[in-house]
Amino acid sequence: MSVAEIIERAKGNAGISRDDIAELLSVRRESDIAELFSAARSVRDRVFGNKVFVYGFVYFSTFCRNNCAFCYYRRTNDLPRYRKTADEVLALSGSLKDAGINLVDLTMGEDPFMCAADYSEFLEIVRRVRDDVDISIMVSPGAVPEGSFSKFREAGADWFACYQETYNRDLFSRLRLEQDFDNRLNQKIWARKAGLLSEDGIMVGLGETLEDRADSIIKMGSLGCEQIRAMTFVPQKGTPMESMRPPEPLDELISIAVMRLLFPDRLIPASLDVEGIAGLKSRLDAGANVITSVVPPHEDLAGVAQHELDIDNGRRSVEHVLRMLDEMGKKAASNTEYEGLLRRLRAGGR
Ligand code: SAM
Ligand code: MD0
Ligand code: SF4
Repeated sequence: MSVAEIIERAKGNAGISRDDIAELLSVRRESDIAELFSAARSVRDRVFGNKVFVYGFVYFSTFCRNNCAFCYYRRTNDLPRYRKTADEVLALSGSLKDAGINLVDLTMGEDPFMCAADYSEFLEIVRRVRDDVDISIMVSPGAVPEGSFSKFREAGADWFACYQETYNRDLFSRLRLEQDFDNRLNQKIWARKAGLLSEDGIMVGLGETLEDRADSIIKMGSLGCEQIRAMTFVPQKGTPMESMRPPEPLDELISIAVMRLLFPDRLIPASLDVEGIAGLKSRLDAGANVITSVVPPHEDLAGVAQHELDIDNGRRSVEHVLRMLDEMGKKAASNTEYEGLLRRLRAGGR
C-alpha cells in the first residue's frame, strides 16, 4: 500500500491494521513525511479550526519515592529538591490564569508528604485553586489508589494525567522500576469512572520497536483517553540511562501526526519540555493542538524532561507563547471555549 493509501485508511481509524500503523510510523522520505503532517493538520483544523489550548505547568514538588530509570527526579538521584506551599501554588496558578492560560497542570513526584493521609494536602491545594483561582485543573500525582479518584474529582480536578510510557510490559518493567504495569494502566480507567478526563502518554526513543509504538497508540486510543501524548526521551544526568544517545524528535512528530489521524478529536500536546520553545512550531505542524509545559520565569519552578531549558529566559512564559501563536496565525482559545469543550468531553461527545 502506498503512504497516501495508509493515510486515507488512518483517517478516522477505518479498517487500519497494527501493521499499517507501524508502516506509517516508519516513513522517512521527506515527501511522505510532509504528506503525513499535512493530512494531520487538515484533520485537526477540521475539528478545532485555528484554536489551540494553552496549559500552565506547576511542578510543585520534585520529591519522589519512585526510581524510574529515565527520570531526573528519581529517588536515588542526589538533587536539590523543592516543595511549594499551598499559598505559593495558589499565587502561581492565579498569575498563570491572569496571563491567559486555559488550565493549570498541578504536577508532583510521588512526594510522600503529599501522598500522606490519602493526599489530604494535595486535595486541599486543588480545592483552593478551584475556589480562589477558578481555572480548569489537571492533576499529575503519579499512581494513586482506586478510592482516591473521586476525591480528586470532588476537590475540583478536571483531568487526571498518568502516562504508561509504553504498552510493552517488558520495557515498562525496565523503565518504571518496582512499579506495577496493571496498576498504572488502571489509573486511566479509574479516573474516567470517577468522572475525570484522562491523559495517557508514551515516551519515544527508549528502544521500543515501531510495532510497540503502534500498539501503544492503539491502546491509548481504545482506553478512551481524551488527551494523548508522545514525548521524546531526554537522557538525564545521574540516571542509569544517562549515556543513551538522545533520540531525534522526528519520531515524536510522526507519532503525533499518526495519533491525530487515528483520533481526530482528541487533545494532543505540543510539549515545550523536550526542545523548549524551538520545538513548538514543528509539533503544531504535526497536528498537535495543546501547548503544555508553559512555565513562568523566575519562580524557581522546574520542567521534567528539560528542567531548565527556556524557563528563566522567559521563552516558556505565557506571554511569549501567545506572541508566537499570533505569528503562526493561530489563536489561543478563551476559557469559555475551553470549558465548553470539557463539558462536551465529559458528556462523551467530542
Ligand atoms: N510523577 C508523576 C508520574 O510519573 O506520573 C507525575 C510526573 S509526570 C511529570 C512525569 C512524566 O514526564 C513521565 O510520565 C514521562 O512521560 C515524562 N518524563 C519524565 N522524564 C522524562 C525524560 N527523561 N524524557 C522524556 N520524558 C520524561
Ligand atoms: C509537559 N512537563 O506537559 C510536562 C509534564 C505532566 N502532566 C506533564 C510531562 O510536558
Ligand atoms: Fe517520580 Fe514521576 Fe520521575 Fe517516576 S517519572 S521518578 S514517578 S517524578
